[in-house]
Amino acid sequence: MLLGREDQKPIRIADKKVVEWKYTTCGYCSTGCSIEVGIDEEGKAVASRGVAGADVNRGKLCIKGIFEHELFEAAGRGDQPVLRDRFHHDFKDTSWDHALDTMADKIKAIQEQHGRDAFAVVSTGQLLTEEFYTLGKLVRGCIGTNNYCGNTTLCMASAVSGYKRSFGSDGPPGCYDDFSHTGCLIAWGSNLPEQHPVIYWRLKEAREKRHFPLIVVDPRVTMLAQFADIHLPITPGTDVVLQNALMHVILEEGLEDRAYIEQHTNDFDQLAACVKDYDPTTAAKICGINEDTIRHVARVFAKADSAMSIWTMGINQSTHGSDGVTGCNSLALLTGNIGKPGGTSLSITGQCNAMGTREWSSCSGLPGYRYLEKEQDRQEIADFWGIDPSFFPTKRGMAQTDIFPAIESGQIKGLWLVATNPMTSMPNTSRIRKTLEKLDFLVVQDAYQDVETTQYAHLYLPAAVWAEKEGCFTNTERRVNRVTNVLPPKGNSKPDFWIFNQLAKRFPNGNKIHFPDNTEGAFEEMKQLSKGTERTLDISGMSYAKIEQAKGIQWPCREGEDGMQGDARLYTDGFFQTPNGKANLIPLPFVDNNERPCSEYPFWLNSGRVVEHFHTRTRTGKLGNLNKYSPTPYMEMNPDAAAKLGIQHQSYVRLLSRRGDAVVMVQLTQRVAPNAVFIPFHFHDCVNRLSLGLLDPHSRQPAFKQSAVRIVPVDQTLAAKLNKQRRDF
Ligand SMILES: Nc1nc2c(c(=O)[nH]1)N[C@H]1C(S)=C(S)[C@@H](COP(=O)(O)OP(=O)(O)OC[C@H]3O[C@@H](n4cnc5c(=O)[nH]c(N)nc54)[C@H](O)[C@@H]3O)O[C@H]1N2
Ligand SMILES: Nc1nc2c(c(=O)[nH]1)N[C@H]1C(S)=C(S)[C@@H](COP(=O)(O)OP(=O)(O)OC[C@H]3O[C@@H](n4cnc5c(=O)[nH]c(N)nc54)[C@H](O)[C@@H]3O)O[C@H]1N2
Ligand code: SF4
Ligand SMILES: [Mo]
Repeated sequence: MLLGREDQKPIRIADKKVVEWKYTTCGYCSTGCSIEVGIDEEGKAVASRGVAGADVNRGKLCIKGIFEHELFEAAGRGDQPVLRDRFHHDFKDTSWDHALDTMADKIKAIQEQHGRDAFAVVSTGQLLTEEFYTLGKLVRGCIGTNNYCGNTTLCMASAVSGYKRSFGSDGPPGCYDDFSHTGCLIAWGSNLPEQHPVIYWRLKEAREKRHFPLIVVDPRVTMLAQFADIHLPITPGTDVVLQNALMHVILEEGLEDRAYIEQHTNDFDQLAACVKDYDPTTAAKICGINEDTIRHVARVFAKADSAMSIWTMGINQSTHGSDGVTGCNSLALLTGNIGKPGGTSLSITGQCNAMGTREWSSCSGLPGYRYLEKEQDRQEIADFWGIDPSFFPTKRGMAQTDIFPAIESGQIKGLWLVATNPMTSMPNTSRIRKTLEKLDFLVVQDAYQDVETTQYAHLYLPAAVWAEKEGCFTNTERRVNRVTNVLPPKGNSKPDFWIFNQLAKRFPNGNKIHFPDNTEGAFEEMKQLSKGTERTLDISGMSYAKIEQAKGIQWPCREGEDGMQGDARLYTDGFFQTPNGKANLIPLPFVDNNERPCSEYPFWLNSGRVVEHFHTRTRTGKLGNLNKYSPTPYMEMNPDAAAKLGIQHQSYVRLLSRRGDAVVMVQLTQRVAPNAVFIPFHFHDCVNRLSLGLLDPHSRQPAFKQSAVRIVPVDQTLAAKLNKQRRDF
């Protein structure tokens, strides 16, 4: 009998019987891959494939994109609005009219009794841009509460704040094509192969064609760190110390770009005075990277013809998040590396449309990067919408992370959550639970009814999801791409756009302001608001048809300009959005203000993501090949540390922090240092029962990546039982 290869049946990929492929853009991460969804004869979505002609992904998809068509039918979708008197009573099905009437009445009653700002709205980075713009119109123009924010406070707030402080405006200045030109790349707290696999593929391909040094700053040996030339396992929360030390060496050795600094930056002297204190010998003691390595990295970066930084949550989710972003920007400015091919400071965005909300949702201001604080901006928007400018507040209200404590203290009585699941994603979830229980009225608007937060809602509104809807997303490199409705909304669920429009009709200003009845109409309004302004955010040269044809267009893309593409890079002329057109160099004195390990809680607690899951698993937890590969909450622990405590591989332990406890399975790995553990945050009742989430003073973003825990033994049989209940294979 023949054994081996010849005896095996060849793998056959079953014919999915696709009759039509429909174009859309991936709804998970901010890479922005173009996808085609395959529809069969019965009108069911049966396959997904990458689009070869799309510049972003060139035919590729990661594991989440490949199975994205399965999410339409995933368990737990809501298909009927449901309502109850109190959250511990049973939900009852209701009509959309009754649901929205009740909601409008409750909002008005709360506002009449406790003031306009007593009703808060928290949205997301996962709606379509037109939906964000419309929600902004509804909240700022009709409901009129100033306590309006998004889950982007947990995610991109530090990047936004840092960009504004350095360059005078938000907006990532670089693009993926910079990988093909750069001479050196530093990745700060970013794990591309798992979190942005297709951006990683672009980087890898560029390095295969032309090797350039990749330097990874991360306390953990991530997959990206494994591919790096130099890995800097930094002491958690001390990136600004390393940044200061790099700038110290650059200035000490005269490696800076004097001409660029003089022409295009403010406050060089203040920055130089500050970094003087951060000589590599002193800095090494704080950030844990030895002084020779600091000097070497500074030289490699500054001497490269062009050099770039990228970063994600390792920088943003810190008490120095905003400072860390300005640190990346200052490194670029000092070496003349902004607005040139391969020379940039590029924040890697998180959610599929976190950029769209920053640009158009009015969460932190008014549409198109306008400010509530500027009279001219308020007037422009009020005129365009046809309302009185005095309806707008004159400064920004609370951030998401301040809204929850304000509920606790009784200032806020009602809350509307749109596409975010704070019961799993916020720090210190037992406190969040108590907070939600205090609300007089909570509305959860989500594509899935079974999200943990719905347990505390009075009203649940079932939203259509992703490619059941029509509109645009903006990705990390400012590329606007189309999402098209490849399938109709499930059951009686409705596009978020429709829900916002219907609710608007129930407020007096909703009849003054024009709410177009399709997203293309909203897009046309956004185009007009972006036209001819001084701002970089100009989309007036785009249209749905052009975007689809080009498979994504970057902004700025101005009306009347030729070609199908917008500008690849911002600030190519060295002109910034500050009063004098020069970028700000910002001194970063380091204050050690984190919760740190101590004798009682001796381990650093770090958290993040795995490639198979997206956030709180409302989608990926139910999709076969994603949950099969990563079904169990686990904790990475160093084998030497485990040996000292007598902890076995794959045994259960109980973690304790000053907030609470969690039981997890141990995975022994050298990926983490002996004094640190890492837990993916995707699972409910896990790492966020422990996390502290101290806030960055500028961005109000929580420091999810740093807190302290103790590890204690737990009854193995009981823990195994508990864990089995938690996973759903
Ligand atoms: N598969 C998958 N992909 C995703 C997502 C997902 O849930 N799943 N979510 C998307 C979203 S919204 C986001 S925001 C991005 C997040 O993308 P990433 O930020 O790349 O992912 P994380 O795992 O959260 O964190 C990155 C790294 O920060 C490191 N880190 C911790 N502390 C520090 C520190 O003090 N300094 C430095 N330099 N690094 C530190 C961690 O060890 C971790 O390896 O991913 C996006 N893509
Ligand atoms: N410990 C720890 N905690 C973290 C992080 C960490 O690294 N560590 N990362 C933080 C970061 S960066 C982020 S971005 C947050 C994410 O935190 P969340 O925003 O709470 O996470 P999601 O699970 O993505 O929640 C989005 C919700 O929107 C729903 N949804 C999807 N599409 C639609 C739609 O089209 N319409 C409507 N109405 N609903 C829709 C989904 O079903 C889901 O329930 O978590 C944060 N929490
Ligand atoms: S890399 Fe991001 S955008 Fe591309 S397929 Fe994967 S999850 Fe989707
Ligand atoms: Mo995020």
